[in-house]
Amino acid sequence: MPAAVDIDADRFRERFEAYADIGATENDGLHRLALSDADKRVRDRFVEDLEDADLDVRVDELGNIFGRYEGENPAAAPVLVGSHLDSQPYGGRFDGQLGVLTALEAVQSIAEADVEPARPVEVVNWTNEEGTRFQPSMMGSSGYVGFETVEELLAATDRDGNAAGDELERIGYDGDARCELPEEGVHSFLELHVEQGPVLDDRDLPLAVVDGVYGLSWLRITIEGAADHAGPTPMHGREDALAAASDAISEINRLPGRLADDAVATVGELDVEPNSINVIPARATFTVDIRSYDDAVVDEGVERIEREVEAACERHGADYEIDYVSRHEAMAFSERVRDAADRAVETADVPATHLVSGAGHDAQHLQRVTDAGMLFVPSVDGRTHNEAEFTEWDDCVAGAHVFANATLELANEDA
Ligand code: HGY
Ligand code: MN
Ligand code: MN
Repeated sequence: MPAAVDIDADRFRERFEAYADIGATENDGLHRLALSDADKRVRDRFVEDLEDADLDVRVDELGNIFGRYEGENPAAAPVLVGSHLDSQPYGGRFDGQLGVLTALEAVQSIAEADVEPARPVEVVNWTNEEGTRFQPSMMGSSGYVGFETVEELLAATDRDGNAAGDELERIGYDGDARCELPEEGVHSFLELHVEQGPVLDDRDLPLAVVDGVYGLSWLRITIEGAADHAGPTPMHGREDALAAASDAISEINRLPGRLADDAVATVGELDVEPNSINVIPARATFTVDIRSYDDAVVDEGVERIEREVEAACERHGADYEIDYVSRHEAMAFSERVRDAADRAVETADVPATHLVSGAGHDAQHLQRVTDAGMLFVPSVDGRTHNEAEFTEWDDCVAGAHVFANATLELANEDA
């Protein structure tokens, strides 16, 4: 059966290159933190493109941006498609951005084809998916599905004490629309994303249908010691916060091997105070990101981390405090959307496989309130959250083509 809709590959490519220039780093990456000036610039460009595509644009209280195509039956529950435009500090230009532009290209191509979808389709840019400047991650989709309240999310602050709500206002994206599900609900959600792992590249496959997403726990651990002179203070009796943190961190890095094959743990941030060459550290603050597709493994990992930190502080006469920043449980995507994606892959006659995602995505929040699913395209050498992140453009086009047809199928389902 021929594919019902095709994309405009030139427009798709031009747009991608133009967006990749907004917040670009010298090494072809992106520095476009959520609610920064660069995020504002790319949002402005996105709104322009939604308007050029004759989509109805709305911005909600959390800055989520929607472009709506009405379809035959405007009262029907919409299909949502999209991802995120914010990036890691020195991240890649495909993470999130490819998904938003694929969704825009798909909906614009559907609108231009003579295949009127039965139900509305909305393109979405979700606010602050990365969670690097403001925690929690996936802020926009979390508020939209009601997993966390809009108030608590707007109150999140960055390292400099700026509140997300104030930054939204500063960049002009504190939208009027309520951040909540529509009365008629959401029919389904589909997101295309780069794999951010090596499997597709290793197996030379252009596509994967995603079965689910790992569960994760984010912790921020503050260890309190006592500053003292590095010279005259004998080693015994010191309350060295960094020595205690280092003991705990080396244990945390050994932990996944003892937990489960798919368990991973990362200490991404470390701050030391007063951070002076001849002062025994008074305070050490570090973060832990621990994940597995099995939630019992994540919970067991958190318990073991708590024990490691306690033992290390005992040894070094230090105190500690653990801030439980985020806990997202593992999420399996719905059969319905996975099957629609599989059918679109089959129609396009593209070789593909099924994968589980170690990275978190907005789709996992949408799965709480509707049927959600994802498509992956390869990451060369699995590199990501790194300026070297790369996906062959042919794979982006093949992915967008399949995505557009899966979107159209969902938009015509039980219509
Ligand atoms: O942390 C994640 O998995 C995503 O990149 N926000
Ligand atoms: Mn992402
Ligand atoms: Mn990311």
